[in-house]
Amino acid sequence: MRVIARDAPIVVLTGAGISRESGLATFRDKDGIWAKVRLEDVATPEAFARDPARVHAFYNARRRQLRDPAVQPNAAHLALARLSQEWPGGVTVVTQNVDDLHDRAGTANLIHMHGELTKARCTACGAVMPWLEDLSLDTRCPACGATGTLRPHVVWFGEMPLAMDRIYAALDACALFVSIGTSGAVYPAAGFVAEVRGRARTLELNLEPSKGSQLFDEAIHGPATVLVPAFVARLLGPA
Ligand code: BV8
Repeated sequence: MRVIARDAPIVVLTGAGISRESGLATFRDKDGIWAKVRLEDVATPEAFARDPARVHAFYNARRRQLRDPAVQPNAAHLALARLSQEWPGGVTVVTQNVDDLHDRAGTANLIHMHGELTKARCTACGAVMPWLEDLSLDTRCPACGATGTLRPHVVWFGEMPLAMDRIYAALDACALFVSIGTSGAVYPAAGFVAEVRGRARTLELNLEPSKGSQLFDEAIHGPATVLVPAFVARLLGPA
């Protein structure tokens, strides 16, 4: 890929594939999360209204996994964090992931468009707070005192993703859009490449071609821990 001007802004979109080599399952791979449970049963507001205990159990298990010492940011997260800190033109990292691996890697300008597993939101008072423990219908909101009103601060299907204005402003201004570790199956994230193509250079780094692969100027396939450090070294020089 032609190197871009050092004052050119970059937007990077990441998905579950960037966390795969840290030991977190993706969604649509054959051993993925949606191969074990239906998204309609655990990742929609209707599912939460119908069976909140089941939805809490689904997210409690994933939140607990983040506390496993074996789950650490990998070389892709760390290289991307370095790029976000050092690239003169500025980097906005938009992640669909609700894990905290980009945060723990020290990524600057990070936007969790689908929310964060390590936060809870009160449906009574709207407070959003860091939350690492299990949630249940017995959990009391520390802000308003209500019981059973806390939900995971994640964006379910049918809900509006977060910070969309900030994301579209970054997309409008970018000269390079890089998509890493996402199948291009979920909108509006899957539509970002169409939003910028023709105006910005577009690059896909993924284990295999995504659904939108043909929309990218360039697509390189392989594991994120190999492709992302190589991509960052091409822009910044060796670490
Ligand atoms: C909304 C959070 C609108 C919770 C998630 C058109 C326009 C707008 C909306 C829609 C539309 N068409 C359909 C919709 C509705 C829906 C949608 O897109 N449905 C799909 C299934 C068709 N979209 C929505 O509902 C969104 N909301 O549009 O609201 C609105 C408008 C007005 C008013 C109100 C609302 C909300 C979507 C967010 C849902 N929440 N997650 C949680 O995590 O539990 S989505 C979920 O999928 C995750 O966030 C995940 O990140 C996301 C995308 O999946 P990927 O990250 O791409 O993961 P996947 O497994 O699919 O792929 C992994 C990739 O990695 C693979 O390609 C694999 O090859 C690669 N890989 C594997 N290993 C590696 C690797 N790559 C590199 N290295 C490796 N080692």
